[in-house]
Amino acid sequence: MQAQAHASVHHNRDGWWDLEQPEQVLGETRGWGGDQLADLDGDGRLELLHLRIPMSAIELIEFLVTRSLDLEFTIHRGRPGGLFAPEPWIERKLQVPIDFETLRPAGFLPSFAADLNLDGYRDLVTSGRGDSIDVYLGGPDHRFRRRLRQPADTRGRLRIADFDGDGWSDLLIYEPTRADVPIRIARNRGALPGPSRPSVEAGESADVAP
Ligand SMILES: [Ca+2]
Ligand SMILES: [Ca+2]
Ligand SMILES: [Ca+2]
Repeated sequence: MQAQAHASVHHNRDGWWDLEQPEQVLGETRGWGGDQLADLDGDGRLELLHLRIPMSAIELIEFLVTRSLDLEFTIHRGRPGGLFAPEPWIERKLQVPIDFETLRPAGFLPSFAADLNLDGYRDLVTSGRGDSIDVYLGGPDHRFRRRLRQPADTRGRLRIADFDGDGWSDLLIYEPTRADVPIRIARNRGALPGPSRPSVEAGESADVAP
């Protein structure tokens, strides 16, 4: 398996894109990849989040033994003019456990969708083996290094929003393929380390019926 992954940036030129001539090419690596654009540092400019799953014979053996996929991500900060810093701002690797019965991730997919401690930087939320909420704080101080873990049933899919209107983003976990699994809401009590202090409370009984 020799899959290659990279990100190409093509700017809109008066309504068209020159697909032969990218403005920038980033993250050329072996493996399967995907990219997202998100303002992870709250400066109004989009960052490029490059995700990659390395694929090789050794990786495949490791996957069968550990039942986890390696997921590597790099973040390139946005620059004026709509391009990105060629050197990554942050590089990290995660393990994504896979349920061999369903061949799906054991818990919800990793998400960079919210700033959970309201410090202005998006944070990463992962789901362990479907048995925990793991938060990696973002930003220049934390840089997704430290994991804060709380046990919880995290099998299913994730939505993040402020469900109780207190200003802190909460987690909602649901299982779309099984009607007998209740929706779970983990209310953020604002206890994570950060400017206003914090922790994510998980395992609350479902407030919303499936
Ligand atoms: Ca930004
Ligand atoms: Ca944050
Ligand atoms: Ca809330």
